[in-house]
Amino acid sequence: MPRMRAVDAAVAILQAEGISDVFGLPGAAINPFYSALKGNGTIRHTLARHVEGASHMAEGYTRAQAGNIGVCVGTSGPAGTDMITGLYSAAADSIPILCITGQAPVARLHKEDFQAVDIASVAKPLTKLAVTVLEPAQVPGTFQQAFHLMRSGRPAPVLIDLPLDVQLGEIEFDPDTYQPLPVYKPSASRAQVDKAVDLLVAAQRPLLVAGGGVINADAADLLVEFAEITGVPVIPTLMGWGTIPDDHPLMAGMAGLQTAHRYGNATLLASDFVLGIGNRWANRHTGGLPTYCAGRTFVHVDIEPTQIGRVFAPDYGIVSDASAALELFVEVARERAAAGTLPDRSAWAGECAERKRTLQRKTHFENVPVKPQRVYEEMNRAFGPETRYVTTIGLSQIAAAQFLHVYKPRRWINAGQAGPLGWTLPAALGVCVADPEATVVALSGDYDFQFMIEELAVGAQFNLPYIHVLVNNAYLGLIRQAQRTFDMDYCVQLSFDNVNAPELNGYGVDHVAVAEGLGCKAMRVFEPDDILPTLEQAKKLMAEYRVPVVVEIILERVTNIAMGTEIDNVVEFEDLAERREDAPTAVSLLD
Ligand SMILES: Cc1ncc(C[n+]2csc(CCOP(=O)(O)OP(=O)(O)O)c2C)c(N)n1
Ligand SMILES: [Mg+2]
Repeated sequence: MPRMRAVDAAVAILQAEGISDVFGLPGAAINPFYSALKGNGTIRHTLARHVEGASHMAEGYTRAQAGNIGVCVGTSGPAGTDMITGLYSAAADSIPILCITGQAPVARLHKEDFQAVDIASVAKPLTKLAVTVLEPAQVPGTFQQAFHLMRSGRPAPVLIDLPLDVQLGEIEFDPDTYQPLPVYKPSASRAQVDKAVDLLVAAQRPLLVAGGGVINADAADLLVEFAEITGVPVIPTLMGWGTIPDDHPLMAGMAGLQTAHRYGNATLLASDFVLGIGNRWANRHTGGLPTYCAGRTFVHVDIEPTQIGRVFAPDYGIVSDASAALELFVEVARERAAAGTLPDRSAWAGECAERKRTLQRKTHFENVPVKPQRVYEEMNRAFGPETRYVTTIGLSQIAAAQFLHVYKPRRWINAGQAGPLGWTLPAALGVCVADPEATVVALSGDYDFQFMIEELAVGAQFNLPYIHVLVNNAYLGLIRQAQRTFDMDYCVQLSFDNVNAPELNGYGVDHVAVAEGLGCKAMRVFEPDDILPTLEQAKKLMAEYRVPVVVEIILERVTNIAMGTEIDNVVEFEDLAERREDAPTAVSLLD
């Protein structure tokens, strides 16, 4: 039996489980693991500038491709605590990442040793397993179990904390005969799906709500097939955006309080039945439950048994992986279509399509400074259906969801539930590592961009080219808008007179100078007609220099974006598009 250090076994298992990349930064307590990485030689390491950045890179990496698991590595103490936000955002959106931390030697764990923190306890509520391994011989089993857990049921992160002496301990381990544990995914039964289809058939105005679980299960094609056979329109959630292309006739729009379309909410309110698959009835999707639920029958399919009934009691619940369920839904629908027992939904689908045609928001503004709506119109022109958008939170993210177009799964990569500022930049780098051929376009407000701006150096060092659209209103815009309720504009201004950059006219930070200082290319735009040519120029610079390219667009300081507290009272601040010229890139044209 080969004898080796526990860390060498750990790295051999990473390799056997298909890991080709890790994100992190070394420290004394994790150096043995780094020596094993070096010895193994098959795993690339991307050196983050902040450990939180490494955790978001890992999440972006997981989200880019079905089957990927991002791995982030840090030393003991503050490295682990820095990655807690990454564990939270991954857990909140059901994304598996593996976080590996160094730790003080076992015998000193209770002695308040230098940088010894009980990271396993800190991480517990955010992970499926968070453990400080106390015996070197338990290291292989712990890593094996970690992959089993991350891939089974509802995906979630795992943290493995390795004391220095445990890493160095010698064990017997045979990498050649190692095999991953079987993955557990519950499947719907035929009887359950028949019953759900009975309820759908009995409805007059049914909808499908497709959540991130459909993307996690790589089941978007099955979803679209089921929608097409039954003729039932689809409302994707924010996490499910891309499961059905935006320009598909049965794509009925997103519903919700912020990241929603006017036609999506109107269609949801007009429906009498909702079949939710792989979704969790997020409160920013439902708004108030009495409004959301009134007069509607609900069927809920989810992989996690305890999700059924968590937010409200559905009329019928099925515990299943989205792919397993949708295979049966398609089978049942095909049989019923052949038997002629599926109702004709064309009138209802036509009404939904008419709302999509007539309830488009206006995007074509000529104002200087630029209005944000215009930015997304130009992005729609510049970027094609393969583009992978990455963003986090803010007015920028909300408006992006209202105005951008997404056509495929994993093309909208967004920290939906946790929304940690700063996530965008490192997550985009993780996507670049996972899919070097992709066109990756990150979108940040100025504050989100400033949160983890140092990670730009990682993109420059490791040649991870992507375009970062930075919409600068010199405001914590979303919070400014939220403060209207309190009639204040307090502690939300990012504007100041930059003594080094008077041409910014009080917009504060010179993002172009910072980005260039970190080794990236950067351009600034003041005029709406310059946005498209600058994005085109950014593509060229990206190809030429193989580094991140920042396109900063100076926005008007105050723009309120449509949002509300109920899906039937979303407040609109701009006009509806009345002519095609008002929203030239809208998917469903007015004429
Ligand atoms: C770590 C963290 N702190 C605070 C918030 C609350 N928050 C949400 S959006 C936002 C302002 C974002 O400003 P910016 O990135 O410039 O985007 P804008 O809304 O102006 O488009 C804040 C402070 C958060 N999401 N994450
Ligand atoms: Mg801002």
